[in-house]
Amino acid sequence: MTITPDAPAQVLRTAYQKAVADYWNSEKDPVNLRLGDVDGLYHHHYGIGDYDPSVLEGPEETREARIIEELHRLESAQADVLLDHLGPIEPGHRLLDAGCGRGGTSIMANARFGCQVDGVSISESQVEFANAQARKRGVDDKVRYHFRNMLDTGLPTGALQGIWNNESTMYVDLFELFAEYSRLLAHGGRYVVITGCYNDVTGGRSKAVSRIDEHYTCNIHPRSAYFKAMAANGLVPINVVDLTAPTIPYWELRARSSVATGIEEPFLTAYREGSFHYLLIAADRI
Ligand code: GPP
Ligand code: MG
Repeated sequence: MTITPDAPAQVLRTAYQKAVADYWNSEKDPVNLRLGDVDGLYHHHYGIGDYDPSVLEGPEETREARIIEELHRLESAQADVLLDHLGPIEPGHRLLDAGCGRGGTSIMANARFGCQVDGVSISESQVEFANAQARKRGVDDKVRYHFRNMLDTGLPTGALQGIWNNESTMYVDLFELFAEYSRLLAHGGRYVVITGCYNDVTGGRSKAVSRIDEHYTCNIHPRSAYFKAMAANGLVPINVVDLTAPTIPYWELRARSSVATGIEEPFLTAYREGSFHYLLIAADRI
């Protein structure tokens, strides 16, 4: 199915959404592009799992390239864990990558399940970049990216077996977002989110969490907000996985790399002090 491109004014409805789109339209950070160049999977999320400490040693000439490859391996491992939680997906099913960035997770989903994947982003440059990657891989008949707002995708009601957000929910109101997913998912369809959320137990936004918000022009939600907004929209959690401990090595390695952006210390502080969690939530549409 082809979906008609929306005019910018239909997709970017608020000054905030325009500011977010501007940020991502001009983003060309080596931490994302150099990692993506490793194998052509361009991610906009972080990594999980232990890194191989030998990348920090060995011949100096190859050290930087080995660190970049290792960071990329951890980011792809994160996307694999997300896809593991989608449940049994058949080639005839249809998936949505909401806030798809440059499209890496969608390409991985299509390679794993053989099904149609649509990605949506409010960044026209990201959509263009991602579609070029799908063409390059010869999967553009099944993987398509659209300049659309995830709060109002224009996709057909009940048509999706799975939807995910890989680190993109901090840009939107969760009640509005899950209302749209409740409409889009078939009965028994699965929603998976990986996100950073602040800890209701320790209180409001810590200084480190506020620095992350400022860095990305986002608005990190409390952990509780996810469960309230899911419950209000017929999404029933089946799995909650705390990925905080597994993501810390990624940030430690990134902090020691040439592609560090300066946001590494706030992440490490927030995770270590317990004011922030890296969480996966999988929920069924009932
Ligand atoms: C995207 O990753 C990051 C976000 C959308 C922001 C917030 C995420 C949280 C978990 C709070 P990226 O790969 O574009 O970021 P970077 O350029 O820092 O690698
Ligand atoms: Mg990145």
